[in-house]
Amino acid sequence: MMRIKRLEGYLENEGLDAFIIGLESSICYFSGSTSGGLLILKRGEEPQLLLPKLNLEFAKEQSRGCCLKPYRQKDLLELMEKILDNECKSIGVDELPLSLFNKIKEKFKDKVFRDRRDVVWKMRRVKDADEVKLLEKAGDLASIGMEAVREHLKEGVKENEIAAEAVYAMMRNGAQDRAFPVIIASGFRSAYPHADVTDRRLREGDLVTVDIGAVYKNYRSDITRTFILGVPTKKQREILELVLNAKATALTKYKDGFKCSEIDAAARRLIENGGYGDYFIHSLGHGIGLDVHEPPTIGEENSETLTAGNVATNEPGIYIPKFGGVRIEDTILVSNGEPKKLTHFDETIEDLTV
Ligand SMILES: [Mn+2]
Repeated sequence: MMRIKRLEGYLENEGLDAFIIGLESSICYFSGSTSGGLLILKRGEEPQLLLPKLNLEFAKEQSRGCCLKPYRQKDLLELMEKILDNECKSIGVDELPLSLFNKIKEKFKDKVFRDRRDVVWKMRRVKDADEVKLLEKAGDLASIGMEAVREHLKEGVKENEIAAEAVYAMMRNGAQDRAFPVIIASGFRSAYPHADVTDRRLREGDLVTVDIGAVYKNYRSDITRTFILGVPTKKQREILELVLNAKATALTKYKDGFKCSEIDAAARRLIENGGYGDYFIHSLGHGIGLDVHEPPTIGEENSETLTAGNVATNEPGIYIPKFGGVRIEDTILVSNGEPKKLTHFDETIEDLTV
């Protein structure tokens, strides 16, 4: 398999004898299996997927290009001992539960374990053509979910009823699941960037922030719109306009060669100049793929540059405690030319007023 071959290339270049992958999504990336466990790659050998026995049959169906090694929890270290023989001295690791990592270090005192998450992310952050197709589909499904939301937004409807419509529409149209717990933040609750869903009923004059995503063949999308129920007030209009402008300005920079911190700064500057800098309390965006939050972060502290194949969100927001807030978000593919939106939904104040 291409991906395994490339990982092997990294092992050679970096002087590692083996690599242990413990992050479930990375195991899926390299093996196709979503059953977790550990994927161990030794130079020159077929990768071995150690997985809890209960998932063996499912992994037979899902996985490709690796040898399946079912284990019972109590036998895991023994099984690892057979694989990580004397030739394995320097071992790269991506992510393991701390308790397991401590046991491994205790058991294999003569080996050196190195945190090399960067090796895996260097690969995962550049999506290939197959991944892009799945991400496009996930984006289309989230967009369908948002259409369903708009149809059901009216005074008296509960937040959880809106959430149900979104998930129903996405799954009826082919989504495997929602990409993360739905956020419906209405009225004063729209000031919470990561609100949950309650049984609050929508009221005339509410800002209603809806943040949803779909999963399609394990790939995720992310979209947010803030709607206004009724005629927007001057202040509601002001913050929504600012966020829409910040998003449009930032979008032009989701291109090969642009620095993540500069893209964030472009959006932030606009919101600061509008007088709401203190209320934009998160990064502009995050990478997305098999996980909903992945590298690269589009934020102030990330000096990495974007490259073609990166997929990340563009989601400026303004959150004013007790008043309410707005966030507008799309999932964006960085290509060799213009940035491509993978989620699609209207974004003018008129369109967002229901
Ligand atoms: Mn997001």
